[in-house]
Amino acid sequence: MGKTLAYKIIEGHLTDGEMSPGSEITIRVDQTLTQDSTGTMVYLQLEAMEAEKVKTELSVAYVDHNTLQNGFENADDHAFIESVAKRHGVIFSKPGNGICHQLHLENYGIPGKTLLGSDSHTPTGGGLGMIAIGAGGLDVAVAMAQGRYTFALPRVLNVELSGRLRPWASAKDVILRVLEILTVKGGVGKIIEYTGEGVTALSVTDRATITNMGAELGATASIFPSDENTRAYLKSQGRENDYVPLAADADAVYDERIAVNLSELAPLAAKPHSPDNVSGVAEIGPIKVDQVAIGSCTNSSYADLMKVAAILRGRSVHPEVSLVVSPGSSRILSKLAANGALADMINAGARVIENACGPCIGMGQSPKSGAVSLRTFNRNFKGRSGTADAQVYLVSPETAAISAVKGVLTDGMASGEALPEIQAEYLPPVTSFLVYPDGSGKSGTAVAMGPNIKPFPRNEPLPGELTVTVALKAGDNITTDDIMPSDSRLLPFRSNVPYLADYCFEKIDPGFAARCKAVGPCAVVGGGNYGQGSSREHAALAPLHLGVRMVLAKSFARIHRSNLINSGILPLLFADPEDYSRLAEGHVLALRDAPGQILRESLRVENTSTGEVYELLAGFSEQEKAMLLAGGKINLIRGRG
Ligand code: MIC
Ligand code: SF4
Repeated sequence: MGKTLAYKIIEGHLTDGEMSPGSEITIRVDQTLTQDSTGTMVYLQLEAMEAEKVKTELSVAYVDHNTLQNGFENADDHAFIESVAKRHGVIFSKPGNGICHQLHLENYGIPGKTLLGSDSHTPTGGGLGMIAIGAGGLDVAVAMAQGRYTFALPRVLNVELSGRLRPWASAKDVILRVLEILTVKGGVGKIIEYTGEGVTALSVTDRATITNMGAELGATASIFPSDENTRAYLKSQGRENDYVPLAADADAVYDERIAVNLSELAPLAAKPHSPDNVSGVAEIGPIKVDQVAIGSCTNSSYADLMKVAAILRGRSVHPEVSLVVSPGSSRILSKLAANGALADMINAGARVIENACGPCIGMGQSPKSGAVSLRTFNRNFKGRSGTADAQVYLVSPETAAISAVKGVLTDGMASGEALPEIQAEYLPPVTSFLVYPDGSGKSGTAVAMGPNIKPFPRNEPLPGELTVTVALKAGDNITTDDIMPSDSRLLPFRSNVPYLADYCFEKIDPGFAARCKAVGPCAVVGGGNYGQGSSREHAALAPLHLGVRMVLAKSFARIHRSNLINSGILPLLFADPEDYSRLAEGHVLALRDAPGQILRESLRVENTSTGEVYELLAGFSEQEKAMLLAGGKINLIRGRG
């Protein structure tokens, strides 16, 4: 029986467990990446584990999220990360170098390797034929300390691509089409593997746009084969030697299959406020646009920005539109500066800002009240732009650029304008932003701890009886942005959980934090796909600090579920989804013999306010049970509890 590419790579890295979907496996982790907004916690945890030099082949600490330095906090975090990186043999990428996923593709990604990153868009590396997985910070810290990662083996969904994209249709439209078909829940528990003759017409950066937004499907990873296009990309980055050809067997067996014909795609947009709320740009029509933002780890490659420059050349951005461009990396920006494309953008009236996440994570460039903002990013959750009533549409760079000129949402394909083809070119590396560890090891460096860096919260071992008050009842598709909002106001406090915790669920229920503090141990009730989106473990750590000990939901997003367990918070599934409607805020729930019950497949929770008893599914792996009993992963590792 033929094998999928995903399973070939995983099997080659397997250290424990069996290649049977859903079962717990452990793999060797070749590479890790962290970024600063999750990274401070990762390195605090690495320190707490008393780890020495990292056990991976390569680990990189990027700084790309919290680059606005309005006060000392972010700069202190950068210094902290740099010092710990040096101590543990981790490469440090200075702020200004670019966005972690773009930089990792350019500098370090290697086909066939495994990569674990403390950012949900780590699967971008699948564009290079890697098994690249996003995880909570603690899992990445453990991967650095031990060189391993344990997770449930996903099933593999095949997307078979045929045809060839027409001008004005782009990789973004491919993944928007897949999101339209599968929805934001459609990838949970799966790896998305792309095959078919359509693959050969997509460059590595096109593929990376697609694997990047696999995160929005809820998928564990997405992967493309490694072929001549991969070789061409690595060559363009001066790394042809890293090329390895890789593909699924011709008779590979997949668990599910969908097909997309690239030749039929026209420009698409994800409408407010979800990446799967997809329609044709032509169908949405020429709505007036106030802001256009081009960049993010999804669409900030050299080819993307060259297309944008070509569309803008000799024209002006519409007087009522603010166009902002954030290139993906120093290497890209340097090349655009050298070949004149940067001047084309500036002359057209683009605001070119730092190579960083920037507006994608609400770090500046919030649109005006009620604005329509077209963004080439990957998430359009309500309020993420920093403006609560903004209407954010996710589009391709081509659609963004032509719309910025016209002042209205524009389908370039329908406009009939010609669009130049962009050829792959050599991009000279920019190495000045990279700091390599000198090998002096742990004793060599002191850790730089700014005053805003506080210890992360620790849980207690699971008590004999767990009694909790329902502090919040939330709906479906709650994002980690809903649980722990992030913007330029709050991001500087990612190393200060006690401070952040006061803003937990702020957008949904501003009274949440105060209520938790008043009632003591508490619970959150959620609907389906609870915790989708970012990998930020702050969405578990802040609730932990506030006393949340249990989350009851209809289903959980993968990374958030792991983050809850790592923090010793019980994620429980309703056996009967109707029980969701029987629960209300203020109800007091009792889980008797908690340590005994979590060892079972299902457990019974009594609602002492109504007298009802609910069956909840536990389904924890052996390692998860041990973590929950100990009150979290760190307690387990340190042998407490
Ligand atoms: C995001 O896109 O939401 C982030 C910011 O990159 C997060 C990480 C974080 O919250 O720090 C992610 O996607 O994991
Ligand atoms: Fe940065 Fe946005 Fe990518 Fe997250 S999604 S890593 S905030 S660019």
